Amino acid sequence: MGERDFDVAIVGAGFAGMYLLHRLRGLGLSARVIEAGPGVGGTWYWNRYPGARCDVESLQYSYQFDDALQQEWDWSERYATQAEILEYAEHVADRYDLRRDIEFESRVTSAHYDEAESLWTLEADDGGKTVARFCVMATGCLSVPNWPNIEGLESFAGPTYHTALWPDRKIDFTGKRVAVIGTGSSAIQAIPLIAREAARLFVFQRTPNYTIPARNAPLDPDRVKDIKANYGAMRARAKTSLVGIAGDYNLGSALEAAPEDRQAEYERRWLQGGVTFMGAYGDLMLEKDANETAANFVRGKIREVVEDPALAETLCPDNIIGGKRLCVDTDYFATYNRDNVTLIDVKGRPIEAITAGAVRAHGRDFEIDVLIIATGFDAMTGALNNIDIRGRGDACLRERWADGPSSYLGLAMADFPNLFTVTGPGSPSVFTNMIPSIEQHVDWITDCLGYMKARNYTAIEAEGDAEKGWWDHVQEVAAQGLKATTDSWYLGANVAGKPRVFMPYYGGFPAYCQKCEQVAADGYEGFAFA
Ligand code: N01
Repeated sequence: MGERDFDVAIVGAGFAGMYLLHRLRGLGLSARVIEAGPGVGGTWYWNRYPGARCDVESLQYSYQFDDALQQEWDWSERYATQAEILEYAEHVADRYDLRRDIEFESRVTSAHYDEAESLWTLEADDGGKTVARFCVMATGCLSVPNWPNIEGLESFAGPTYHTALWPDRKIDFTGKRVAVIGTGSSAIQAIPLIAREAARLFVFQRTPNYTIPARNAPLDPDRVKDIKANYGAMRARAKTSLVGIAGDYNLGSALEAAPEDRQAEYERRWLQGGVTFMGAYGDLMLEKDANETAANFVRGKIREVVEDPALAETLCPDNIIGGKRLCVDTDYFATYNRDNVTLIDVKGRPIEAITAGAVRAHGRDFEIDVLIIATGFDAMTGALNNIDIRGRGDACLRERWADGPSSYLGLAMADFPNLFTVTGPGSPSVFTNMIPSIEQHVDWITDCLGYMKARNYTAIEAEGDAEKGWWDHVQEVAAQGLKATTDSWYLGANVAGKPRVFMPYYGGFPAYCQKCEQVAADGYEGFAFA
């Protein structure tokens, strides 16, 4: 080693990798993106299951770094489909001529740092090797599919599809008997559409979920015109919200509201649709009793929609609302009124096995033609741990994180110089609107590289104390709310054997941005340069 190919190696060509490449070019740095898939878009490339949409409104789930881009792009619906988001990603790749610096179908397997040279060497499964001064992991928070550990899964003779690895073609369920395992966001979007096509649909539910109607609709051209005329103002408003989304938030207390006012407020938000339902009161994620008022409201709606009372009870969650990620749906609960749909409650009575032609549960074989696995992701750390990342003194990130991750600002780790993560553990990422969060991280990283370039620094490294201080803060903030009291992928509870550590930063987008800005303004406090 010695010769450097690029200033920066970027792993992943999702929204983070693409924007980073664009920004680095602006800084006059050479960069190479290495992407496992055949196209851009990251999670939106792979998650092609029926009904896949973003649950953040399309006019906000988009880049804002170039006003011309946000003015020229037209979203068609309130919530964009996967296909439309992918089309947008492809448009961005073309518009900024990004593809010429992206190596597709090359999965990075290792990234090793040479301290003497201050260089990273990345190796990929196709034999590709990239040497760069800096390495940025733009590998996504929800990019590694989680497969359930069910006996006989491989023995199923018919087609098996994971929602997060859906084929790039229409799957026709007409006349088919289909099983869906899991009832998270992905399943909740897919189930109503599959039910309309399939002859029989069996849904295997371990934990019922709260979901709010999307009330999706084509965008009103006048509203779009209004927003586009003041796009900057809406983006600025979004930056002041905890979740980075401009919306209707009430900071008052659910417990102090009169019961009839509270009911009216929940009703209003139910009709409005979407995840901002949880913006009804400021204490919903802080006080269990406050949370129960919202949870109870949604359970009431489930009982209204689902005709069979026993079935409605099975669909009613009994945990807190918003502990797991809140889902957004179109006709999810009503789908269970269909004659061709059967819910199988596997809570406490797990699926026994999968055979060549059936899912076995409750001592019975549910015969099927198609198996759909909707069991989510090895979130936040999965993609990083899949790469053999070695820092200074051969420090191994996977071993370092054996008991759970830790980082400084979700951006860097001690002993891993010149390595950055975009929306890594310890960043607010998954609690916020991802694209603006990505832009904030990328801007911070790019500014930092610009700062180093101007001073001829060749290496930057998070200090151990700064990392520890930030990680303690991440845990303290998580412990103050209700989020950490629920088993969820936020704390690794969905993956067998994964350490239970709360991974995202729950202190809100504005506090996080302020901290990042302060760190930079103080000459990158908590980082050491060489
Ligand atoms: O995955 P999940 P997902 N037997 O982990 C069940 C984002 N997203 O792909 O809760 C039976 O939420 C598991 O049960 P339990 C969003 O951030 C966004 O749906 O562990 N069931 C659960 O029901 C979301 O949160 C959008 O008891 C088993 C399900 O599988 C994240 O991605 C759309 C099982 C997994 O749910 C992940 O969503 C889609 C087993 N052995 C996704 N193992 C939008 O923007 C697991 N389960 C709208």
